Amino acid sequence: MGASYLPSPVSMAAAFLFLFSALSLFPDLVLAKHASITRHYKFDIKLQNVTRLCHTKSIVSVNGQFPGPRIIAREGDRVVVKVVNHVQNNISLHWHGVRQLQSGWADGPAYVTQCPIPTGQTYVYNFTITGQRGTLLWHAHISWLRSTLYGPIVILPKRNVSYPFAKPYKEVPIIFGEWWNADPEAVISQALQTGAGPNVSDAYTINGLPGPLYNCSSKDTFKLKVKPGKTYLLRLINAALNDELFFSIANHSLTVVEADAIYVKPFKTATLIITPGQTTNVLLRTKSHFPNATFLMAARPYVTGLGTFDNSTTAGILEYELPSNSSILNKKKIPLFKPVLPQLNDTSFVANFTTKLRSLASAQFPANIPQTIDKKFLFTVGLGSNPCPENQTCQGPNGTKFSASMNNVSFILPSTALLQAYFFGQSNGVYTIDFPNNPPIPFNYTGTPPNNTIVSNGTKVVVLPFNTSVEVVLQDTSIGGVESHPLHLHGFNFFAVGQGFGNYDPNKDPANFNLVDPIERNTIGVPSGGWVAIRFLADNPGVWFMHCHFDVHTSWGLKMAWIVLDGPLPNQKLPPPPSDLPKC
Ligand SMILES: *[C@@H]1O[C@H](CO)[C@@H](O)[C@H](O)[C@H]1NC(C)=O
Ligand SMILES: *[C@@H]1O[C@H](CO)[C@@H](O)[C@H](O)[C@H]1NC(C)=O
Ligand SMILES: *[C@@H]1O[C@H](CO)[C@@H](O)[C@H](O)[C@H]1NC(C)=O
Ligand SMILES: *[C@@H]1O[C@H](CO)[C@@H](O)[C@H](O)[C@H]1NC(C)=O
Ligand SMILES: *[C@@H]1O[C@H](CO)[C@@H](O)[C@H](O)[C@H]1NC(C)=O
Ligand SMILES: *[C@@H]1O[C@H](CO)[C@@H](O)[C@H](O)[C@H]1NC(C)=O
Ligand SMILES: *[C@@H]1O[C@H](CO)[C@@H](O)[C@H](O)[C@H]1NC(C)=O
Ligand SMILES: *[C@@H]1O[C@H](CO)[C@@H](O)[C@H](O)[C@H]1NC(C)=O
Ligand SMILES: *[C@@H]1O[C@H](CO)[C@@H](O)[C@H](O)[C@H]1NC(C)=O
Ligand SMILES: *[C@@H]1O[C@H](CO)[C@@H](O)[C@H](O)[C@H]1NC(C)=O
Ligand SMILES: *[C@@H]1O[C@H](CO)[C@@H](O)[C@H](O)[C@H]1NC(C)=O
Ligand SMILES: *[C@@H]1O[C@H](CO)[C@@H](O)[C@H](O)[C@H]1NC(C)=O
Ligand SMILES: [Cu+2]
Repeated sequence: MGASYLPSPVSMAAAFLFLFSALSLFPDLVLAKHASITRHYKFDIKLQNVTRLCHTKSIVSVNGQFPGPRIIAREGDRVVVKVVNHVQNNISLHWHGVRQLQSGWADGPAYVTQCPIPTGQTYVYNFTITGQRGTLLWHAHISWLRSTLYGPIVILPKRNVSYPFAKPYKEVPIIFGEWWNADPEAVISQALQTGAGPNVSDAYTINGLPGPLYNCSSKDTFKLKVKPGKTYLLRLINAALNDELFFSIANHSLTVVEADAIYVKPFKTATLIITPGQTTNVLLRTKSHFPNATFLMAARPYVTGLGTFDNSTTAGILEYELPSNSSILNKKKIPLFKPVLPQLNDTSFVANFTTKLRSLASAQFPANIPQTIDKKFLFTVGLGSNPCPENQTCQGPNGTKFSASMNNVSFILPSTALLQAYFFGQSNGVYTIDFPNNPPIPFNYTGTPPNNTIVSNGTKVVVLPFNTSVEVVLQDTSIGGVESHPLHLHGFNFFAVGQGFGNYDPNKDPANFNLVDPIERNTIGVPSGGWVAIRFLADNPGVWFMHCHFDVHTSWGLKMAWIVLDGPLPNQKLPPPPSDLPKC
């Protein structure tokens, strides 16, 4: 991938009608600041042969690219992506973190907001980007297909609006992924059969490349070529399937300026933690003079669970341009420095880093934290088990099958989409509205686990009236070992107002909540053996998925959905589905 980019030329389209009607009211304002445009993309889903680690395989790709193409837009723009499915798999794509205000039909999770796009068919995702700027990602949202179907979403500020930091010299997306030599669809399908944990990946990748620390991989290394004395904006994205990652660049510090397309109070760090589904923009200030060295940038996992995991390290190279009068003839002689990453299990680093993340909460970019709460929930998140079917042997814990749940409900995807069933009043036999507000049987969530770890199951949702202000405490459990789970909420950003280790205490913990500048985001790592309290305003009508962003845990049922009802005003209602919405 190149180290710089400009917004690709796209056609000016839909904004015309809006401009025409609004012009008479605010002519200058509209032309100067709100000249939003429509950006058209065509995504052809097709097979592509790709070689990594000396292993060639056919992957499902967008337009033959791996990772997939970047989407670039300005805040306020409309994005229209025409997706054509040329492969045998059912496909759906998700625009991770995009608020999808009143465009829930374009959100993407299969069997939640849409039936998947079948072979040979087309679906047009059509949405605007409102009130967000920074970096997000898009990825497939069906089974494990996002292992190869993913790419960056770059949201530039509106024209004439600058960053709340000095304009960087160049901007570079850095997207982490996970590579299997085997077919990831076969990996998860086999695991769900046997009940065992799935085979772990063979490598992590940076912009699709595993880098020099793997066998047969040094030619597949991402290189970031830089000039001395400049500031680069790195748009970090974790698109790995099952692993939170530490990231660091040798001998350089990074200034964190944005997370999940929300500006944060800048802070310096040598190392970051980033969970799957999270994005983080950082400024990299290069050394003022040619340093006569190259530097590894490396990522490896933060691991908390008990299972097996891919503990390998992916790396790219930060390479300074040689000065023009350089006497260095043999580049290979220049020393290579390596970063020191935290221990794989360094939970205290993660807790320390997390407390530094604060919303910018400025006059221009305020943090609208719900101060009073209409509905409070406590959801346990964790593993569990399913009994082994008769006459089968299972390879999960104690001869059972692995499962996972929220409030002891392992969520089962329906065979039609929840949003359609809701919109057309056909919930019967599709879902029930009895998802528990609290754990059905309280226990010491982070103490000795209960003897019976068998979970219940169902397609249960919570219904929220429009504009409900919601607080959810996500509580990790010790069933199958305490573990950090990256929980992702569709359709909203939330504020992480508090977190801690052990069991949440509703009497003591709220006193320490940060209601001034908590981090606002769409994905958060629930602390291993702890809890996090999040708040959001349910101002977006539709059906919104909430799930662990470890695909293995989502596959095991660590997911649920919210239904947010229409409000009374016309602009508070979910519009009818587009005519090309796929059918089940
Ligand atoms: C991938 O490689 C196989 C075996 O060489 C070949 O048959 C197939 O046409 C290739 N597919 C694509 C999409 O290039
Ligand atoms: C996208 O949605 C807007 C608003 O509903 C509509 O005006 C426009 O025609 C749609 N564009 C496409 C290509 O479907
Ligand atoms: C750069 O480092 C190499 C290896 O240490 C050394 O041989 C070379 O003289 C150095 N060049 C400069 C310009 O410092
Ligand atoms: C990774 O796991 C392998 C196999 O379990 C082990 O041999 C190796 O020491 C581990 N590496 C690290 C860095 O923990
Ligand atoms: C983390 O791993 C190291 C090395 O394996 C081990 O010594 C240490 O006890 C572990 N720490 C925690 C908190 O589990
Ligand atoms: C937290 O991070 C800061 C700066 O990165 C460091 O100085 C401090 O020692 C860390 N604290 C803990 C408890 O790790
Ligand atoms: C399990 O095996 C027994 C003995 O072979 C057989 O009678 C029974 O029908 C089997 N049960 C199922 C559910 O296949
Ligand atoms: C829960 O278990 C932990 C670890 O065993 C223990 O320290 C704690 O006191 C227990 N809490 C309660 C409320 O029993
Ligand atoms: C679990 O089982 C053991 C042994 O049967 C028993 O002593 C213990 O009380 C049980 N624990 C719980 C929480 O039910
Ligand atoms: C759901 O729970 C029932 C009752 O325990 C069980 O028979 C069934 O296999 C479960 N279904 C799934 C998909 O786990
Ligand atoms: C498996 O059994 C052991 C011993 O009975 C128990 O400690 C452990 O919690 C069980 N694991 C699960 C996931 O049920
Ligand atoms: C594709 O989706 C349709 C509609 O949900 C479903 O009936 C079919 O079984 C799916 N096909 C595959 C290969 O998963
Ligand atoms: Cu999880």
